[in-house]
Amino acid sequence: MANDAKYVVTGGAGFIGSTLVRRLIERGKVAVIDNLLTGHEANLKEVRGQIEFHRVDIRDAAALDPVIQGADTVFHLAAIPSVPRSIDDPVPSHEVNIDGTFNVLRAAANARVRRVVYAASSSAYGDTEVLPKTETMTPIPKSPYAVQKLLGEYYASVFHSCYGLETVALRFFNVYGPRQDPTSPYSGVLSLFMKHLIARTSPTIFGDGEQSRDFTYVEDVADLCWKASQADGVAGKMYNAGNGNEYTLNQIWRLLQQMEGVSLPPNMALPRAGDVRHSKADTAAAIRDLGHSPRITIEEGLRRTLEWYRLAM
Ligand code: UD2
Repeated sequence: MANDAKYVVTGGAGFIGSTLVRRLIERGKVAVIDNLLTGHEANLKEVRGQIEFHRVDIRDAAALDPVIQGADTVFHLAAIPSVPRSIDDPVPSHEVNIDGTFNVLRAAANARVRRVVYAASSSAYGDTEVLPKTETMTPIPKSPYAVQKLLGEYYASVFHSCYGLETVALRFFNVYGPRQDPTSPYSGVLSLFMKHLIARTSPTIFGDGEQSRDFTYVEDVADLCWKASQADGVAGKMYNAGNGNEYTLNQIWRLLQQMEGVSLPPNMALPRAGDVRHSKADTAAAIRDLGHSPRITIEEGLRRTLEWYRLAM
């Protein structure tokens, strides 16, 4: 039921943020902060009249204060994503992902916001010897992006211990679903696969395609963000936001071809620098402490996503 609480979503015009915004408008007032660098106002099209939209860059600390003032919860999703982008062009991602995160946390602490939920990344784990990846493992970041996202976690935890701001960090594991932008070479692999499948063209697979990911449907992630904002006894902590599954790129591309009844052999290319080999989340802590309950199977998630791209493209 809607109440008077104000929720701020940084990166709210992005793929994951815009899904979360749709959940939050049922619960209270929603203000979106986005600089529209990788997000799009079109992602908020049918909910635009129900939210406040602020075209603000999180590098601009002073501009954050008036928006964050009076917020109950800040969902901090604004970031420059992508491992290869952070390698090719490290300065903007460093500034947004580290300095920007600091600015958001500081504004939230100053405004006495009740809680900040921070979008961290599974890339922080790097190549662990053991799967699934558990929150207690030592992080071994392999790229600037992984370092940046990990640093945000540390800052979130320190803002809790030093300033009393409640924070919860969620390590997102390869999120996919409707509204993921497939137009950049840095786009998430499943959005690129969808684009190629619909165009009946071959995607590029970097490496041998046997690298695996815990692909997690965006609605399940949005659900967990909400749960993380409400759970008791979790302030200052970090949790995996994954599905607990593991699929190779070859498996997913085979599945998609079967779904469409086509045969499109991928173009194989050299592995990407900074790429993690295998990824699979241990979901036990998030289930125990946050009530995490991912519901969408990979088949169902791919079907829904494909349906969306078919209509959108
Ligand atoms: C990382 C994080 C993820 C999230 C994301 C944000 C890991 C394991 N995951 O995702 O949690 O934070 O960053 O950007 O670190 N690939 C192809 N062909 C393409 C594009 C990608 O083969 O056209 C491969 C790529 O080399 C990688 C896999 O697909 O092995 C996934 O790449 P991605 O860019 O979708 O996401 P990833 O795993 O870097």
